[in-house]
Amino acid sequence: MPTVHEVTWSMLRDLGVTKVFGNPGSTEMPFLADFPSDIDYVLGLHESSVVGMADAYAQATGRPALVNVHTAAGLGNAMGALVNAAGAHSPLVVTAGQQVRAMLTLEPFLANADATMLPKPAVKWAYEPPRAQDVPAALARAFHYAALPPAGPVFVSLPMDDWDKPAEPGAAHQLAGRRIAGRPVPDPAALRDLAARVAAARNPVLVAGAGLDASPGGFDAAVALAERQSLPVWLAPNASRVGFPTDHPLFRGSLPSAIAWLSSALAGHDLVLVAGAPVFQYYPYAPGPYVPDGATLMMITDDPDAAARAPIGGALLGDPGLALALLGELVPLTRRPVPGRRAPVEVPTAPDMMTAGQVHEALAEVFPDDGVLVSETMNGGSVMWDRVKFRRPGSFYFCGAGGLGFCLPAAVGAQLASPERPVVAVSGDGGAQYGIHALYTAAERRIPVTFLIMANGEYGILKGFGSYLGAEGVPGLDVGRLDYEALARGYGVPAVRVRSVGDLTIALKEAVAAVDGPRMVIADIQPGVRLGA
Ligand SMILES: Cc1ncc(C[n+]2csc(CCOP(=O)(O)OP(=O)(O)O)c2C)c(N)n1
Ligand SMILES: [Mg+2]
Repeated sequence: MPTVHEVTWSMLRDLGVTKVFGNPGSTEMPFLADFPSDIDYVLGLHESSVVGMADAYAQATGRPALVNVHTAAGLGNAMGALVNAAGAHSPLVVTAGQQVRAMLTLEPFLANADATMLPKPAVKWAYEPPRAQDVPAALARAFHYAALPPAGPVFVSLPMDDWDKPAEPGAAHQLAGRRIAGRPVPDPAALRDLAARVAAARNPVLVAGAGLDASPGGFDAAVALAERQSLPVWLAPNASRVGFPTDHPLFRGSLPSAIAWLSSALAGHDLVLVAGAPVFQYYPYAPGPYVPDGATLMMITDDPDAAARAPIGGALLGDPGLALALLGELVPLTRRPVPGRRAPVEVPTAPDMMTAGQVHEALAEVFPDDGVLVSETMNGGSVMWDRVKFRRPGSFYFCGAGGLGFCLPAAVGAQLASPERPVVAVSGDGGAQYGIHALYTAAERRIPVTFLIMANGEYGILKGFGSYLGAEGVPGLDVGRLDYEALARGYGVPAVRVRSVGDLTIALKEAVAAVDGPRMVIADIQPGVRLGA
């Protein structure tokens, strides 16, 4: 009779698992014992980095990634990163070891006391199998469920004494080869109605969300529809992925994320068509109309909850990429004028320092056609959207729920998923600390990510928020000049610090071209971050 351990690993292999992202503890040992030689254990030195790596890996491969962390404390450390993964609809199967079943009622040391409660609400399903022999079926369900729309993290608690128990007879055979095919297709009648509304609109606009990048073919479907209708295209505010090529003449930039700012950016449009994004991830609170006067809104989403909670407009349930492809076939060819755009780049006011806008301008110059950017900064964002060109799917990732600590690990995960594409991580000096352990994994495995740190010695954007909110005298906003060259060296990553645009461009070119391992470029930028700059 095969054991639970044997059946589980053979089923995981059958489901296409080639990597496990983890940080081990004693409660995980029996699961990790006799680790299969054909599966890669990606060690992260802290659970936030483990989940951050897996998050981008899952998004970039489009398949569930398996995470294994340590009982309650490890899962607790993972929570911030899990909130980001949930926001990005990243299909993660998160597992944690659990104490021996025979002792659970005693709440022993290292028990996960309320294992299925702890990861909520960041997971859409949390489970502890009732019996040892239910472990393989629970994990199979987790893999299918994580990928089903709306995709997202799920959690399975794994008691440590389950692994040497006999498996359910026939389990291996029954679970092998189960595949769930298909994507939700919108109701044809509702789609025809929407096509008629687009055709009748005087000045419609498309808002592209992260869901278009996650949907196979979504990027191309958005381009085809936008070109057919000459639709200007904005990115949804705080989008965790880019669902439209940013070098396209119809691309307008990223929408601001406050209610009033967003509706004024859309002034003049009478129909706002949102695909693959909630309506909307607003912040900060600047009350006003949700859409410009006289305009209507329609969203296309595969997330029933996003459809239900939108404050305005109608919703069409379905895969956003499939829906736009079908819509493109139903609407007439319409020509409209396409206005130009160019964001100004701020110049420094302090000597020997750059602005974040200049850093992004230099990055744009060296950023390869097939590059992938993982960003966790709002500093210089308008220049980034204007100059850095994302030309193909899977080119941009941003923390799905605004939690710092995503950027550095996610860049490592994205590079693991796409070894052939140059990956650059752009982070502030404050934000980089939350995922700094990713440098270890990058150095250890010679993963050639370029880590670009914008060093201003402060939580600059928070000072910007302070001014906006009228919050004077807030402590804890200056972090001082952290020695990133020494930090990088400590983790085994070569680093260079630059103070001028010329040196930055040279350093970035070298770092992006390097294939033998990671590099860090530290750009000294002047303090002072303005919201929306
Ligand atoms: C996990 C987490 N903790 C705290 C915050 C709050 N927060 C938002 S921005 C920020 C500071 C970012 O500073 P830095 O990365 O240096 O960027 P800068 O604005 O200085 O360019 C902080 C602490 C957060 N978003 N996520
Ligand atoms: Mg900073």
